[in-house]
Amino acid sequence: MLDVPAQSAARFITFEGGEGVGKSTQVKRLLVRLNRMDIEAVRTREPGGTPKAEAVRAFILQGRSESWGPGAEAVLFAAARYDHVSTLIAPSLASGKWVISDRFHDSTRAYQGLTGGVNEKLIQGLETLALDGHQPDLTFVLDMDPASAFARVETREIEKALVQTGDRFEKEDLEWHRRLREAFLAIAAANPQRCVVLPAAQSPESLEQEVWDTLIRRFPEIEARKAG
Ligand code: T5A
Repeated sequence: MLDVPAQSAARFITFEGGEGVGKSTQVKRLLVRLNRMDIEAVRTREPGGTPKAEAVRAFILQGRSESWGPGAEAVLFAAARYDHVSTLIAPSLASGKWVISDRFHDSTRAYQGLTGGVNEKLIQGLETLALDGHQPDLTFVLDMDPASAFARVETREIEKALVQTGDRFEKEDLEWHRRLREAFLAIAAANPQRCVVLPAAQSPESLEQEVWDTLIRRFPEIEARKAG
């Protein structure tokens, strides 16, 4: 039997990308895979993840802060993130649980910063305050043409009869979402140690396998647990 510590380091993993690229689907699939390996993991999301942050989520996504502009919205996202990090993410990691988050700080950088025009100084300052050193260990940037991703979201909303309720950022036009896609790719290019771009226009099963293979390459101790 291999000498593998019962509690190897807990990892913080984030999924990023535009609307409807399949982040939530992959977060759920990764949780199942980790649990199968007896790795305890917490699934969370942004904006949200804690009661206070979920209240901020509802406020923003209902469009109530739209007239405040992207700078004030960046501050709101950061306020939610501060609570999320300090009351859920940091304590979970400290207790040995992995944390898998559907969006995190790169979304503020992409939506409010690079696409919304909020200056780098404010984005960086908010990031420093809200993260308090809790950078993700690995970020999956799911990438695909936004027109195809929208078609997925529309199918889902038609199925749920929600076609009239597209949230705050789903309402932006296609050109805006193309710039958003470029923004995520630029963030990934600037952070090659942390970010891995995966093509999202493939089946959920094959994308799940790519996520898992990447994870194993980054954190080989997972395979060592299996061998043990
Ligand atoms: N925001 C967020 C900011 O502006 N700044 C910030 O700092 C933060 C944190 C969040 C909004 O807030 C903005 C960004 C967003 O606009 P949200 O509801 O969390 O709102 O929005 P999304 O993250 O875009 O959530 P979606 O559910 O729309 O997209 P996902 O999670 O990427 O996609 P998913 O997994 O729900 O899949 C969408 C549909 O496609 C199908 C699914 O079954 C589903 O029907 N699907 C696939 N179909 C074919 N092939 C695949 N591989 C598929 N994977 C999933």
